[in-house]
Amino acid sequence: MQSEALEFVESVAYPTFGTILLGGLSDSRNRIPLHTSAGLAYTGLESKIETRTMIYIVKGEPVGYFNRQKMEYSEEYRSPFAVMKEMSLNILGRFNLNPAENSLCFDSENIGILSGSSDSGAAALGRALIEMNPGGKDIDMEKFENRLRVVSESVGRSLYGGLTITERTGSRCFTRQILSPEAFSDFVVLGCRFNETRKPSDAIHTNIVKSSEYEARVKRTADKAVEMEKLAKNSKIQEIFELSMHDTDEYHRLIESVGVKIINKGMAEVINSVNQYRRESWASYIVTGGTNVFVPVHRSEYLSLRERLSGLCDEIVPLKIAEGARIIGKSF
Ligand code: ADP
Ligand code: 3S4
Repeated sequence: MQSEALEFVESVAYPTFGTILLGGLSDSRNRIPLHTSAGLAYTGLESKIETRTMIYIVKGEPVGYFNRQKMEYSEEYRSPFAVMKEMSLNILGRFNLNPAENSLCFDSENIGILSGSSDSGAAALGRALIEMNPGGKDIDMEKFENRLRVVSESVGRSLYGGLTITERTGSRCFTRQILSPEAFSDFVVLGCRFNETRKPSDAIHTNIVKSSEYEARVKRTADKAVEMEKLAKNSKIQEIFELSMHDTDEYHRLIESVGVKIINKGMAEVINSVNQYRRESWASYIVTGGTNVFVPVHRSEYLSLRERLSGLCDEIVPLKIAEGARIIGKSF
């Protein structure tokens, strides 16, 4: 593809997991979160985990590839083409290319991701489009992030990287980084993966709002974000993960009460084992919408905890906290 490309940009972005979990969206098209949430971008400590995306221009019709498979061109609301189409006139104009003869194309690959691929997919797409855009980074980032939410509601976590808060205040929704990845260098997150098909996150988003506790949950997430930011200012990383663990407990209790069960028997066994470990040392756990248990632990103890948890899940992948989306190549 690249050989036929008249111009191209290549980007990389990292997947994410929530630390104050998100449940509930404005609507299924715009996917604006109904409350404040927080999250971390992650990558492999020993292995490659990322999304790589190339946006390129060819003479002819638009084409797209996802994990090396050709995609149907679609302007449906969650398709990358829906966002690309809106920017293509400006981008083609920048390179003096006739929009009747040339098209913007998409090629993206996810490597080793446990969950949170929609965030890195949307962020890698967004970062590449920003680079191609004639105004570059002068783009209104709050507006653009909200546009990218059609691909993933929590895209901001991956766009900015490290620990981020996605604030929902009044009609506004935007993400900001509160801690860089370096702040987490003394910690490893063990990604305990189960080979089971995950439920779509929409099963959570559409049901959680039915809970009689939902309004209280919305208020609590705002309070937790204030608390998390205080902890971040004082570099209290262990306490941040404690807060996240309690949030996981609250979130899954709530979604189970409206019939959405994510934590299966195997995942519960991993959590039990972490709770036992907590009697002698420190570790915690986070479960989002996927079939993984994320287990933060001090770096000095990750090998021994990995040993202890081995056999309880299908694979344990050591993870570290990652930076935001970035450009890794371009033709201009
Ligand atoms: P996850 O926890 O991995 O985000 P979801 O079910 O929430 O799982 O989202 C998966 C969806 O995200 C995919 O079906 C696809 O539509 C979208 N997605 C994943 N990776 C990419 C990518 N690289 N580029 C664009 N969209 C992607
Ligand atoms: C359900 O947009 P996941 C949830 O905050 C939605 O991480 C995120 O996670 C919860 O589906 C969260 O990406 O695993």
